[in-house]
Amino acid sequence: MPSNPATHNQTKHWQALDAAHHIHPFTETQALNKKGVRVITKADGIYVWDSEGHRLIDGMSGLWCVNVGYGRKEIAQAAYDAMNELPYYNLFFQTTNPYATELAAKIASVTPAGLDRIMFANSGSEANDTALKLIRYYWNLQGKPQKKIHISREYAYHGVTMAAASLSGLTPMHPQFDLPLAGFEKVPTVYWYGFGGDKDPNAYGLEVARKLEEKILELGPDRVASFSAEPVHGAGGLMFPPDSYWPEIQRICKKYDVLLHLDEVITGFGRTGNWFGAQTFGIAPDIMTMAKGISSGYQPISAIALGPLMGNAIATANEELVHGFTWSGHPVACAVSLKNLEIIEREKLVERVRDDIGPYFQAKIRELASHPLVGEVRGIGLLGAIELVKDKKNRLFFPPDENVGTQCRNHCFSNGLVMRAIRDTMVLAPPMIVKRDEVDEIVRLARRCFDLTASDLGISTR
Ligand code: PXG
Repeated sequence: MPSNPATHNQTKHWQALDAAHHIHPFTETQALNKKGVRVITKADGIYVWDSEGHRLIDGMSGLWCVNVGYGRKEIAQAAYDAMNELPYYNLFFQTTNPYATELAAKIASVTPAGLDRIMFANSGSEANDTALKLIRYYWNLQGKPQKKIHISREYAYHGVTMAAASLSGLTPMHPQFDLPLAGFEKVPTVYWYGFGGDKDPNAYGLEVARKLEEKILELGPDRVASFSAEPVHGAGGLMFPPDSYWPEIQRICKKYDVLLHLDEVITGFGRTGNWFGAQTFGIAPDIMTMAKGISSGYQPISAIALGPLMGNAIATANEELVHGFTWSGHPVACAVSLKNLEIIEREKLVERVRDDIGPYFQAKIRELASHPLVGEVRGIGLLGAIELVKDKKNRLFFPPDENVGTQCRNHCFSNGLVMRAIRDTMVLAPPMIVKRDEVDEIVRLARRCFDLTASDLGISTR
């Protein structure tokens, strides 16, 4: 029973409204309505509270986005100030606003060399949709209009608009909407623990990268516009490439004149211990998309950064670029993002992830490898994945319909820890301000929930 009946009544009220009027993303509506939705009412630091007064550690930074943590008063102040000064004006018809221009320059200063021209959108999906349009436009400008096929990877998550969902390689995202659209092709992804078998990881990395070459040759290089990928898979299961993978991918893209589009929506703004995954993995993309960490989730905003090839072609085309959103470069979202990036720099949060809390977090989550349910622990910076398996010695996975990951995730929620289950991989991406004792607590709670899950399954933890 909740300690306070008044808050419980309020929860019931919200649950009833929600059930009557709200359709949730990626949710089975009937099942949720029967159970009653959880209402999150406040947040501070790395914690969130629900309407019943339960405190949870947010091990996922919302949806991988609240990099500077919750409750930053100076970001709220920046939003308030911008809203008073200039609540809205657009970037169309030869106008701009100071916040958007400053933010474009700021982003250009932290992206890898050459990615100097920025366009704004409002979500990761819109950024990726925009990226694909700009790629198509680039090839049209080059007089190669037949180069139109977009290749991406199985298990990729690039968002939900028609094009971004088509680019995504998570197949359950497609049938409800008759996707993917024509012109979207997939190659296998790099997931050594799941698919690499006994192979040496680097040999496996090369082998998988070369599937891209095979696909380009099969389709014809003169028809392939781009290859899109996240530096590391996020929502697809947090899979990390062996060292051999990205150099080979880049060699192939260069050889066949295929533009490399890097989706940094999760990996951007410090998560891997550098500003971008591109720097961590030595990737030089032609175009990069980013969202979440730009504003640490305090406002919806995303961006597309163009390298010299695309940037120069588009910036010197003698015609109007027929694309843009009402909210592109919204002054409040840009003011918030500028403050967020100022905090990341002032508090040296990227360096902290690289040199201090990142290595500490990685060492602590690896302690979980000794648990009988844990097959592999992998991660970098403040990204961590712990894969639950049926038989760790023989690398045997649970049947998907046992929903072991979901079971474990439910234990996590009940025990005060928000952890994401992707199939049976338990994922962590805590805010970049997380302290050492908070990491200890996250790992202690995770172990307890693995024990509870093992107990449900009748597996001994002694
Ligand atoms: N690219 C990547 C790599 C993402 O992770 C998007 C694009 C789309 O961004 P928008 O802003 O349109 O949602 C994402 C989003 C999850 C989860 O459960 C992950 C995302 C979104 C929702 C849920 O892991 N990533």
